[in-house]
Amino acid sequence: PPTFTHEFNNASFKGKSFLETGVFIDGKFADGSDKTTIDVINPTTGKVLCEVAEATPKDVDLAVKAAQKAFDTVWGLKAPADRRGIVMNKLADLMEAHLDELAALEALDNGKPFSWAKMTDVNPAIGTIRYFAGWADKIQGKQIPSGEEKLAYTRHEPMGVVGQIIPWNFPLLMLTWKIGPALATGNTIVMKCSEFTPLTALFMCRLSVQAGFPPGVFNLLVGYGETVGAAISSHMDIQKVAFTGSTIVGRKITEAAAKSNLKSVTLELGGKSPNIIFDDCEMEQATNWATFGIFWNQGQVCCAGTRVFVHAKIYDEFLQKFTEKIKNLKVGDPFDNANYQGAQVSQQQYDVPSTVFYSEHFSIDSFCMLQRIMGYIQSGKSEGATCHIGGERHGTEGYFIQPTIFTDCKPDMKIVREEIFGPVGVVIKFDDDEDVIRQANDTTYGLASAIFSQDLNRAINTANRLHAGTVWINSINTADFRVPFGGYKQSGIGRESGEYALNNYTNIKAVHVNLGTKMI
Ligand code: TXE
Repeated sequence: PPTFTHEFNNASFKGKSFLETGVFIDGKFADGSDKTTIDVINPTTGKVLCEVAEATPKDVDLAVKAAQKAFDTVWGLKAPADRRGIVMNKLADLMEAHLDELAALEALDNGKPFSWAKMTDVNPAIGTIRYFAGWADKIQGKQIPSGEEKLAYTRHEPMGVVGQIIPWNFPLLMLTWKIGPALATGNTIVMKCSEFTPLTALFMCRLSVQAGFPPGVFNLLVGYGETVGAAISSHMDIQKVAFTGSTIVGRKITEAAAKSNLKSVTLELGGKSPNIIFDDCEMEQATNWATFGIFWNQGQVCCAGTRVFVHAKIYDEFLQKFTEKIKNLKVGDPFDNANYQGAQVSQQQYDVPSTVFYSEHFSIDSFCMLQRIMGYIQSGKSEGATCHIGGERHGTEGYFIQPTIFTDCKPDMKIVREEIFGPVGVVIKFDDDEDVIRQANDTTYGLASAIFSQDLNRAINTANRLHAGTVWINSINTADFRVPFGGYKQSGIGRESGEYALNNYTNIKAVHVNLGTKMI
């Protein structure tokens, strides 16, 4: 992987700097309207990597104007649908040509291992763009039989300018999950990426120009949630907002949408997913997948299987094998391919508690602290769970945390109930299938779940009864851009990925043509 200076040369950029760091509006980079900047921190060292332009609500207005103009003149219903697919495919080709650079930026900016970034971030991101490029000229309505005197049909029309707000855990992949269906259906975009991880998104802006996207179709702002995110959610000329992030912010966005122009909202929020290991599982595979289920991406995965329920008959054997596996996980430098786990994304996630409105049931009135990863580990210890393995910082520099497992947990402990979003899981013994289904569903979330069993009847019957948008049988965390993904309960609204995601980005117009009915 390349050593990072944000100006290193790359032949394909013909001597220009490798990464431009301005706000990207109407196909051009510029300073933010207040000319302020945001420091981008390398989570491996805690030191500043570079600075990028900070966007403001004024920039949101400029970006919306550019996006509206593009929608009215060169995109949406003004461009042949296959043209959209062609430029999207070109973008995917360029991403493929720059796969290593994208993965290196992701590793530097987010702290995830470079080899994982290639495999589970950049590759599926390219696949996502190609998948949705294929949909661009297949967005079609229906002709609905309504008697011989009427022709009734529907058109699936783009909504216009859409706002998209994405997080830092899969910066590039989340960008593609958002722009793929929005562009394929003909919308134009004002996106805010996370202030913690803007680098791959900025790189994508340049690629979008090279791919031939008309100016204004895709606009990117790096800014804070309270300013730029709030301005997008409450903007009167944005027709839809799509968000991935915390449940608390999901509420704020929904409220802002309701109080402004009632824009449509889709949300992909948190989770506390159960992973049920039945006594007839294939033990080695269950252990390997359970490890991936918790520790992949440093545990910063919304569908992570962090509540591992293990049948009493195999509990001891599973725990012993699981522990061995975890002991062998290497933590450290994202550019050392031996490492399974890199750094947590930020000091904030590592240990800075924030004061927010929060309670387990997300009542707006209950005011308390949102804990961060080291705080949750501390709470597990002080609430009386057994810290079976890990539980400490790894090393002395950067935001590394040992892979951590708690046992002897009680159902009301914070570490059992709340999303930790770090390399921390709980292992809970069960001996009754009915009871484990009850426990698995005993959460305010409903994003995902997993089941390990060789008995398909048992697995499918359990799958039918889990309250979750995704159930994996004999695997976990294998989201797929062709398959819908989203939450039940407080894990979200709507579905991303697959054909279902297209529904989020179209208005359905019903046209009734009178073929002969006379009015008297
Ligand atoms: O999330 P935020 P944070 C969960 C996870 C994590 C917790 C907090 O449990 O520990 O959330 O992380 C933007 N209006 N997830 O504080 O703030 C923000 O700038 C509009 C789960 O980092 O929700 C960023 O772009 N936007 C998750 C995005 O929201 C606002 C991924 C997400 O950040 C805003 C991330 C506002 N008022 C965290 N305030 C998942 N589902 O994958 C912030 N933002």
